[in-house]
Amino acid sequence: MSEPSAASPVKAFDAIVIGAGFAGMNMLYRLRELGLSARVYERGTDVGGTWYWNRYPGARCDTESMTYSFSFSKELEQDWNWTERYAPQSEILDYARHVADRFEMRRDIQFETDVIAAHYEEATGLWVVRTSAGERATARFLISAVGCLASAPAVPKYPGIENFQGAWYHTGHWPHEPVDLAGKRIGIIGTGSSGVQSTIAIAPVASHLYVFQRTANYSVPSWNGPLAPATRDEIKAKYDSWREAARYGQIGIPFVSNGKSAKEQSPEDREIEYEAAWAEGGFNFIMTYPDLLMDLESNRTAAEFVERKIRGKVKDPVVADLLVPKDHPIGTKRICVDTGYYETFNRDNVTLVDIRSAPIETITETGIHTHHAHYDLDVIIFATGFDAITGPLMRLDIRGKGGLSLRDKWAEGPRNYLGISAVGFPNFFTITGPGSPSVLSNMLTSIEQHVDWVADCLRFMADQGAKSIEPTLEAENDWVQQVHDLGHATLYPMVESWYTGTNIPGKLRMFTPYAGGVGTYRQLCDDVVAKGYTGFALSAAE
Ligand code: NA7
Repeated sequence: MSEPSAASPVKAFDAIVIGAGFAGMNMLYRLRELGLSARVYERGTDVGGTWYWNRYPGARCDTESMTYSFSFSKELEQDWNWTERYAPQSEILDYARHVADRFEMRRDIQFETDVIAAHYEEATGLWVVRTSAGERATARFLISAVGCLASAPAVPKYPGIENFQGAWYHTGHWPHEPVDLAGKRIGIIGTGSSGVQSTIAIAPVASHLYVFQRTANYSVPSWNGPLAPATRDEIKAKYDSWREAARYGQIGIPFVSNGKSAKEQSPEDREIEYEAAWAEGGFNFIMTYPDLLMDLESNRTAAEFVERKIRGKVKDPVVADLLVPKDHPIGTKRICVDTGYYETFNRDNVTLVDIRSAPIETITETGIHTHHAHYDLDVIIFATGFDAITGPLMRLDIRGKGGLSLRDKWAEGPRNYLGISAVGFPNFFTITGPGSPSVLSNMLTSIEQHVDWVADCLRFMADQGAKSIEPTLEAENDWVQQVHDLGHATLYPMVESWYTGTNIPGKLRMFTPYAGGVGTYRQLCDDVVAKGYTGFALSAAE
């Protein structure tokens, strides 16, 4: 990084946005509507965020494409035609590029530029931002649109990786040039969503694929396929009510639960419900009953159903048994959504390697060495996840009043109000930050809700002649407690996962997303506005 010299001209904007993924793009659109000048800094060479970086074979969204899309422009919504029920990465990236072009966003986005630091200057009430390009820029408003995952991929520190003579990649930092995997001996480490998706896509081209599994995860079918034009048009005709249902749903999709408790239904009735959810496909499975993520006994009924499905799909009973999760309630590690995952293990050229019983010890010149055996490989793929939720923000040197760094403020876990604003950090907003539904929701629904909330807040401030806004300590403390209590009423905190931060060695174990549901959260945020920004302190312009 080059340091800005004292002579570097300082650029001044009304708002600076960090990241040009969907959140950054949406924010830019709203800032322009408000007539504010804005600069978006983006590390990549193009827009798209998660979908720019995660271009591994098989990468696909596990929210349905008609719902995982912007609603801010009716024309965009009607013009764009998704081709599959679940969009592949390439199509989502095309969509992001289309949005950038359509609304001429690129002129306000500076690519290949990392924000290194953002410090609040109390004397001027401005955020001073330093970038990897050696620039300095100021803005009254600083908006983080860094996302929850993609900017912080995690590669385990296996000894010997530097000796490996083949090629290795992380799914979240996949090369932009074509990677030739045909006829290669390939090892994939990790069986979360990225591992599951890449396993399905790579098995047919590899000479042999070894899947190194530490923890079996649950995966439910997506039944992905072409999106029939008639289905697409039907949804487009009722898009307003479709979106509204998503905005007030539990996880930001238009799904209404049956409102019953799994354990209070008869086994026969449950079987009918689970079969119907299975046949429908997708993430909804885990919401078949609203208490599946709240009650172990109820959860067990869903887990047993999926276990039977896994055993029914995998021919070798030993492999099937390894693929059945045994150490966590279903859905407490993010459930995967697949087309053909378990069946992939019936192929002769695919081997499941259990690294729970025989961990990886070293990576050698020729492959992976576990406690039991050596596997000769041409390519190693790390599908090992991310320093999620707080990781992307903690990479940045963000300092508020009195030079307080966000890293220090959040050393014992994230503290903020509504997941969007923190005491000591005036005019700083975190889109889908910790303490909001974020990773427990359809990101597009949550992004739009936060972006609209921030835009309304800036409009309110302008109307009031306010210079800055930040939460009160009391509101922040109450919110942190509420997030904690709601989270601990669920089964999520009991499990080792990126939801709880345990996937990163040394990271504080804590469950930080808001678990009360997207609709309830939206209502709370709207109430804060309706009551004149309760829990916030505004300071007047001089
Ligand atoms: P995930 O869901 O964090 O999955 C990572 C996988 O990698 C998981 O199976 C891990 O096993 C495994 N892992 C991680 N570190 C290691 C080490 N050191 N050794 C062996 N195995 C390891 O990441 P994804 O990229 O699949 O998905 C992230 C999200 O992106 C996804 O949920 C969607 O929201 C989109 P573990 O369970 O920790 O034993």
